[in-house]
Amino acid sequence: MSTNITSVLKESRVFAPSEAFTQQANVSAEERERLVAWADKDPDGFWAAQAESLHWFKKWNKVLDWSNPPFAKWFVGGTINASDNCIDRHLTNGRKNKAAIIWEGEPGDTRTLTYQQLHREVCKFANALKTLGVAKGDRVTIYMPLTPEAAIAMLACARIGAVHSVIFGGFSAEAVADRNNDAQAKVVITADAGWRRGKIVPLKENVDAALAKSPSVTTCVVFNRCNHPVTMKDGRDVWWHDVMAKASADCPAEQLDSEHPLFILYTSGSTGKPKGVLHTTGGYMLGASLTHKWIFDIKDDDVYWCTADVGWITGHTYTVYGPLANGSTILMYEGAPNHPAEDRFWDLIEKYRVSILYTAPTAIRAFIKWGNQHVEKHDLTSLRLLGSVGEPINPEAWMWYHEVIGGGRCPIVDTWWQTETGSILITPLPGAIPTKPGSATKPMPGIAAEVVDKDGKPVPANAGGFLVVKRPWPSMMRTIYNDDQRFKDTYWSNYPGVYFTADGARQDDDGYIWVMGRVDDVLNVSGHRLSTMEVESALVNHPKVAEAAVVGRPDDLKGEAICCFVTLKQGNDPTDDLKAALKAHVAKEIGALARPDEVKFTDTLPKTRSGKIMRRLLRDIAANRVGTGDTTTLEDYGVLAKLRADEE
Ligand code: 6R9
Repeated sequence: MSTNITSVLKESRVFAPSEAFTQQANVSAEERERLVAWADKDPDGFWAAQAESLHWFKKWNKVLDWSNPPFAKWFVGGTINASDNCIDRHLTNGRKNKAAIIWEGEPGDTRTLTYQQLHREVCKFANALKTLGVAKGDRVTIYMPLTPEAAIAMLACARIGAVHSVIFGGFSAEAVADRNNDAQAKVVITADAGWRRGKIVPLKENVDAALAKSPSVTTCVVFNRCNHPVTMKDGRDVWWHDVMAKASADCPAEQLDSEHPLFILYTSGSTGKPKGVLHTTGGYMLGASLTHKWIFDIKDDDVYWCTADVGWITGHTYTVYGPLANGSTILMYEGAPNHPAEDRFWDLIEKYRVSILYTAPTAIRAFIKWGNQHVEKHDLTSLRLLGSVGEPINPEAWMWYHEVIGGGRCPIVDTWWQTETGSILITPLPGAIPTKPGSATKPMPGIAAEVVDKDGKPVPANAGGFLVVKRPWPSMMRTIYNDDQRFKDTYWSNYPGVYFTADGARQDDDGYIWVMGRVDDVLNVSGHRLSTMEVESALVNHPKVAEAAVVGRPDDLKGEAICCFVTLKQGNDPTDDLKAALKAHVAKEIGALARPDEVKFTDTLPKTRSGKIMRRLLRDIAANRVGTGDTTTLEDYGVLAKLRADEE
């Protein structure tokens, strides 16, 4: 945080939503202006009015208690239940026979659950949990494939006030044990296995190994997904179908305090052990439902598909809680995007007439690499709105998404947020704001996001700085589970009373925010602090490049030399001429300052399991260092070994 960041990305294309979209949008441009002004003038009044859209058993008597920052309390004195808001409301508002979840497994098996059916399953499983000794406030680990049962398990916990901790099914036994122990989980809910790229992922086997080291866990519930042989330990393991067979379908939702914990979700820091991000009920549910309604412009006849697994915050807020609170029909798909072939997503969209698609830049760049022929086989005219989340989207990937997937007619919402923020904070409202490829545009009404310098002062237009949030918001994390001090140190110590996101950003002349990625991912070249993402975007707009990761390598002369790892679109050869051409291309796009010192071709990049490029590991490789940092979130260890071997 020594100096500010120089931004070099010059992107001037602007796309206004079509007249047809604007006319039917949930929020118009004028309405958005009104909401922003209202929220700035009277934040409490604004949030209180929005919170009326939820079902409360008892109204709050104070909107926000900020007397002990950074520990916020929202809707103090109110009582509410997330499961009741996601299900019970829809049994009496005309949606009981509407599809809540349309699910497709990777092998092609399908199921649909109406709101009425979802209610029955959730009530039964909630009763089953009670029978197994789970009480209000107990922690429950969920380690499941992406099946309706994963959502049912989450909602059943919420129904009885148990706190779920979902762990992505790709994580190891070690990761499960660590999280069980940190949360002191009582019960683990898992499956025999799940499907991924035609292969079995042996979840129960991993749980067995984890439970050998998780003394707090007394019971393990196993859902039979794949008929994969498992060992059931007497007195500890029970089958999902057995406990469900005995459970009653009558389970009124617990009336919980607004600040009752809803879930813990572990997120990795670049150093140290994972942080258990804690979210509570009332504020989180408001953030989830309101953003989903406004940003995804949700209508009753939409088929909405968020491709995120429930193991990530995106899966919590935009696969489960937000859409179900709004009574939407969600599509859920268990498997990989390239199984059995690279057109699986487009096949699903055509088959279910998906109208809203929310996915990640990493997936978009993979689709670009695989080629347009997979898309062109399918009718995607049902789509009307597209979303992106997880990383900055490179402008060329945005353009491809817009043209090839959206047929030029669908607005794109590039949504910036974090596990910690609970819901989207910076985003276009699709009928209200013209979009620019690569910009998340503006803060949501009510969100005081700003770009500041190291002293906390606003930076001038186009200068890079640090993204912060100056006012509390309802869906903000409440603490790091069992570690209030780390919560204060990590997020609230850089600027007193202000939330530090650890992302760099700039604002352009129109006030649009351009997120430049994590501040740890900044290059220092001859005294200029450059965003790695901007150099990557310059590379990605070369016609032969599919994806790029840029890191600094210590350099005596320049401070840091620019080292680029590049994957090519299918059908292009990794030649020395192309390396030279790419260096010249970046120099032309950005300036001589950013000319790469080195370009390396690779088939894949090291990524987290949620698809974010792990530049930290590439920095070690570029500098020829043995890495010491945490690699437990790495998707594929083989990638590192291969990159290191290439280096020798
Ligand atoms: C939702 C989610 C959070 C970090 C965040 C930022 C990056 C997410 C982004 C984006 C630029 C976007 N990020 N969305 N950067 N534009 N639209 O991804 O949560 O896994 O906690 O990651 O992801 O760096 O700080 P999480």
